[in-house]
Amino acid sequence: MQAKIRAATLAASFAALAATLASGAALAQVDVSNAWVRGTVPTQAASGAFMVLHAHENAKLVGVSSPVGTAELHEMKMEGNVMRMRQIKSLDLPKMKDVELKPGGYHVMLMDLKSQLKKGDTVPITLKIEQGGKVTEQKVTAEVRDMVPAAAGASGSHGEHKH
Ligand SMILES: [Cu+2]
Repeated sequence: MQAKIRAATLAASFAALAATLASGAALAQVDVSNAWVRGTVPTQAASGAFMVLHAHENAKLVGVSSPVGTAELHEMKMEGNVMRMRQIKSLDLPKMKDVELKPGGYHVMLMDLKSQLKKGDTVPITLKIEQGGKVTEQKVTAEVRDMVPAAAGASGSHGEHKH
């Protein structure tokens, strides 16, 4: 029994040590999950990319890029009765919190699309993450999900908004 407890304690301290070593690495400490892009119709020049970001240490998303077109970080929110979208310079990623990029909220705006984004395609997105005064790039692969007709609701009509 005693030996079992000691082994468990040892395993726990090893895990803590491994975590300490990992946080000292130069890699961006942001977990990305559920990355997806809204599919487009052939004539549509813009779409949005969404994902959940989780930083292990306080960080900031300071830039986005993608080979499929021009990428910008956007925020969408209600101002009175009007849904407005604007470009933002950075997005805070507080330590150990999920920050969700989703339709109707923060999103990666994809513009000047070079080709149609079809369901099942993948879109590479590079995130620039600032952490501890250093900026690192993190690659994400987003899956294209169901196509939305250009005439669909607010989050689907990205192509019409002016900057
Ligand atoms: Cu937008």
